[in-house]
This record gives sequence, structure tokens and C-alpha cells, in this order.
Amino acid sequence: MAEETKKSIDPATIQMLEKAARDGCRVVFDRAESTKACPIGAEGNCCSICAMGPCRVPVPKGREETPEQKKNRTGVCGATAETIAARNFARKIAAGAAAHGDHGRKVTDMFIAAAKGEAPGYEIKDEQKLLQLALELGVTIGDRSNNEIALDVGEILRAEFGKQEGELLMLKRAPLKRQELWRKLGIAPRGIDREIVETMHRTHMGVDQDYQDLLHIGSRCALADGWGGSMIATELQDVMFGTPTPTHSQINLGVMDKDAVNVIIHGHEPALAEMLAVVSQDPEMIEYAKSKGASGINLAGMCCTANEVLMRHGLPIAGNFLQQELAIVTGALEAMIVDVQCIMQGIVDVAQCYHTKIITTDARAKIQGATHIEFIEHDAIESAKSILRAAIDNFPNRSGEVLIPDVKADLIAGFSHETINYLLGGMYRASYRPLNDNIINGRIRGVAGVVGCNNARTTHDDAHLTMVKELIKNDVLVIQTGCSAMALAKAGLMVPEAAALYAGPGLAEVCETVGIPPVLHLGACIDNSRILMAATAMVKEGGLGDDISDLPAAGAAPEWMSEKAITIGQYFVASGVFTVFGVNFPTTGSKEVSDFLFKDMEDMYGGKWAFEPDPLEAARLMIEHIDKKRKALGIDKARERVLYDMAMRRELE
Ligand code: NFS
Repeated sequence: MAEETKKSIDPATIQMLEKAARDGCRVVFDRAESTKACPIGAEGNCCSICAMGPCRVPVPKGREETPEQKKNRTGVCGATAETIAARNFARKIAAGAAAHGDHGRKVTDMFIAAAKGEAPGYEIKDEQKLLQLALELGVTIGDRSNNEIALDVGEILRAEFGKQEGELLMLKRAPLKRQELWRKLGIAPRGIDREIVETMHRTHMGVDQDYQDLLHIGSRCALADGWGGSMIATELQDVMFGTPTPTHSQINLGVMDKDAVNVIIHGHEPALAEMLAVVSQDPEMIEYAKSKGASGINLAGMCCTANEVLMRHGLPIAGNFLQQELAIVTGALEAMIVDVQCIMQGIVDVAQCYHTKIITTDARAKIQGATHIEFIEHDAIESAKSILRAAIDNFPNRSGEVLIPDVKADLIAGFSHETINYLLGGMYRASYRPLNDNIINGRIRGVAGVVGCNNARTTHDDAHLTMVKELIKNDVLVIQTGCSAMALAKAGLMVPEAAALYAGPGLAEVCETVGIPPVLHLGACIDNSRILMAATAMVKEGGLGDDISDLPAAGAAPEWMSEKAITIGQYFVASGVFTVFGVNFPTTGSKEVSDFLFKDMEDMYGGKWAFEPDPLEAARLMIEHIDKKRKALGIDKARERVLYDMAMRRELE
């Protein structure tokens, strides 16, 4: 038991780890013990991009290196430790941007198909957002139909992926000063695919071998994700599936139902999940489930697909990244339906210990040993039904012990940046003014975006929870996405009542007045683009400087693991945000590269990286940064003076 508690702070996870051990089933936590991380690779000191290597160039431990020794510490081609670390880092950025970008492209394709009437079942749900996008992109509205407008919008945005020159259209959303800075530094991305390809080319053997230059073009590639691929995905998903509004749901393995056909949809792209949400309500499908002896169909999400359907349908979440195998360990999961990203190959092995069917549905992501039933968007309803039928057919195959942890928490999610606007200002005067005012008067000290994954090399959920509690205790409003949001939701911090329990007095007062939790769930990881938009809205509202880098704000991914997280971190930094990562950092093997990321970038971008595995210390760094920005804005004194007299309370209300 003591061992298990080191692995996770989540009681549902601990209970399932014990069951997995009893059932003789190996899960990710076991593999993390038996497979040690390579310390040289972890620090960025291993180059495997050509067949003369892999070359390992670790810093000698415990002795001072002479200049001569350092000079000789290179790969066979002569690449220095700096080049190797920077090249590895830039490649991670390219991979993350490719993952988000390809998600965005798929959404764009579907959006166009829906506009042409070639994807029955999908339609324009948010007309207002469509029209706003059309205005922004210069698409004629007139008396044209929504589908005609959507077709133009979709085609303009699809062209962003293959664009060869100029700059991405959505860069214009950023504060003017930021746009000018990107142009001046030569990092305004041209086309999404172009930046990814160029980064892959430059990091090929024998091309760009200047670490500063490599990190710089890494920024351009990352910006093509944040203000490109991810932002396009978020925008078009909102138009097609609806812009999220606050919705109540539940989270953790306890949302599974032992009497029903349990189906988990896991991955990232919402197209199939949206359809499953619809067809799982279909009386014909429910009858079919009953004919197999089940009480009905229970659909839940996992990882970012979960966030997508939670935000828009209030569908429950079974868990975050490190819980994917544990849902199978319950013995009550009929099918895990996956699409792309963050799907551990280990689920197939774990499923062999139980009756669960692993169903891959995307042509881009097949797994040996899984059943592949491709989801056809053009015939979405029938296609989703056939996938669901396969899950239902598996219900009678349950065998062995069924144990669903009786652990779940309530949460309120669905805080798109439009919703935050509306909630704060009200329908007739929607604006970020109240947020800015409360930051200026010091009730809210600043804003922190805490995002990212779980990582089996550190206690599951612990760093997320510790960091966020510390931030809100210090009156920092926390906005979240991804698996980090799920960690906080599981711990009960995403309900309005959490403000009184955990937030500092200023933040609690604002949350109670508006009726929001102190920790706001903004969606999936691609929805980090919503954080960029929220930050921009704060700048444009006025009173907090004229660039994102002026805001009393910070970002963090305390349990990151995926390459996408590095891309997100880099576009936060290049957008002017101080960003702290935990667990480990892939350049610590090169002092020069780390110094460049942790120090010099601030002079260039106004934002920089930091690495701090201790979540309390990391929170302290973020608060220190927020206070530094408050001081620069001249609003540091306001915080000291905050006393809540009746007039101020009335003004708040
Ligand atoms: Ni983000 Fe979402 Fe989770 Fe990490 Fe994976 S699910 S896109 S990468 S693990 S937060």
C-alpha cells in the first residue's frame, strides 16, 4: 500500500493498482519501475539522427571539465553538446506542432465536408462564432447561407497549412506589439506545414548547427501551432460542435457503471466522440444493449477527447493519461475506443488480462493486437453505431472480478474565453473589464495557466494539485486544460464551493460573487489557444500593459511528458509568458542551451522557460514573476491596500 501511494495521490488509481497486482497484470506504473529512463537522453545529450551514432555526450559528473575536454565532447560528426540538445529540443517542437496541426487539418477537412453537405450528422452549431470568423477572415456574409460562408472560411483556414509565404492569418489576433516583435525577430510563422518541415530539415544531420538559431526557429514552429494549428482546431470545432458553456459533470473511475455497457472514448479528436455521444442515446442502441443483459450504455471519456465532449455535452470523464489502463483493470470496460495521440500501446496487453476490446478507429493510428474499425466521417452515424455495436456485443464476455472504485467528483467545466467574457461582464456588457479591474485592485494577484500531462516518473497528480492549491491560496486565478485540469477536478477544486475552501480571500471573494470555481477548465490541450486568446483579451481590455509579456501571468506543466507539451511551452514563451516545467527538462545536459531558454529568451520574447520539479517551489517562482509584473505595472501597492468595505463589496456585485 505504501508503495502504491507513492505512485499516485488519487484513491481510485491506488485501488486499481492493487487490483492490477492481484490480477497479475502489468500497467504503466510497473513498467516505469522496470524500465529506467536513460539519464543521458533525458538531459538532451544523446544524438541519434545519423547512423554514425547514437553519440552520447554527457557532462562528466563530479569533476570540473577543462576547456579542452569540453571541446572534445562532441558527436562523431563534431556536433557539440549544445547543437545536440537544441536539435533534439527543436525536433520535439516539430513533432508536437505536427500532432496538433494534423488534428487541426482533419477538423478543417471535416468542416469543409460538413459545409458541402457531405458529412451528414455534422452541422454549424455556433452561427455567431462562424460569422465572427467570417468577418475576421474577410469572407462575404450578405444573404449567403451558413454553409456557403462556412465553405469559404474552411477553405481559407485549410490553406493556412500549406501556405508558403506571408504569415499566418491568426497572428493578427495577438497584441500589436507582439506581432511587431515576431516580425522583427523573424519568427512570424508563414505556413503551418512549412514551419514543421523546415524545422525537421534544419535538424537533419549537418544542417543548422547554431544552437541559438535552432531554438529560434523552434519558436517559429511552435507559434505555428499555438496561433495556427491548435487555434484553427479550436475555432472550427467550436463552430461545428458548439462553443462550450459552463456544464456540470463528474470525473474519475467511479463514473463507470457495473450494470451498463461501459465504453470509453480515448484520444484527441472530437469527431467520433461527438457522434458516439449522439448514438449512445439512440433508443435502438439502448435496446440492443439491454438485449445483451446490460442496463444501458454508459459512455465516458479519457484524456483530451474526454475534455472535448465534457466541455460540450457534459459527458463524464473516467480519468487522465495515467489512468487509461486502469479503466480496463476494473473488469467492467467493454470497449476502449481510441483515435490519435496519448494512447499507450500497453492498453492492448492490459486488455488481454480482461475482456476489454481495444478498437482503433483512425487510419493514422493502428495498434497491433487491437481491432481496427475505421470511423468514416461521411457516414458518421452508421459508422459510430457499428463501433458501438462491437462494444455492446462484448458485454456478455465479462469474466472475473468487477471492481469499480467508488470514487468520483463533481466538476463544472466549459470555460471558453467567450464564456469567461460573458460571465464576468454579463450578457449586455460582456468584457474582461471586471477581471482586469480585480487584478488592478489586487483582489486577484494574477493568472496562471497550469496545463499538461501526467508522467509515470513522478507521483500521479501530486504536482498538479500541490502547485494549483498554492497558487489559488495566493489569490492567483488558475486556468487549466488537458490532464492537469482533470487532476484538479478529481480533487474537487472545480466547483464554485472550492473557492471558500482553498482560495485566498481576494480570489475567493471574486469567485463567490461571479459564481465560478477558483480553477477554470478551458478544455483540451489544443484549447491552450483559448489561453492565448484570454491573455490577448486582457491586454486589449487595457490597464495591464500593452503586450502579453506585461501581464501578471505565468504558465506551467508540472507533470509534462509529451512532445506536444514542449511545443505548447515554447509558444507560451514566444508569446511572452514565463513558463515552468517539472519532472525533468530535456536540455539540462547543456548549460548553454538551458541558459538560453531560462535566461536569454526573456530579453528577446519577454517570456522564458524555467525548470523546477518541486511544485511548491515552482508555484513560488510563478508568484514571484507575477509580483514582478505587478510592480512594473505600478499596481503592486494596490494589493497591500485591499480592504473589503461595503462600497467595494457592492461594486463587486
Ligand atoms: Ni495534452 Fe491531451 Fe494528457 Fe498530455 Fe496527452 S491527453 S493533448 S499530451 S497526456 S495533457
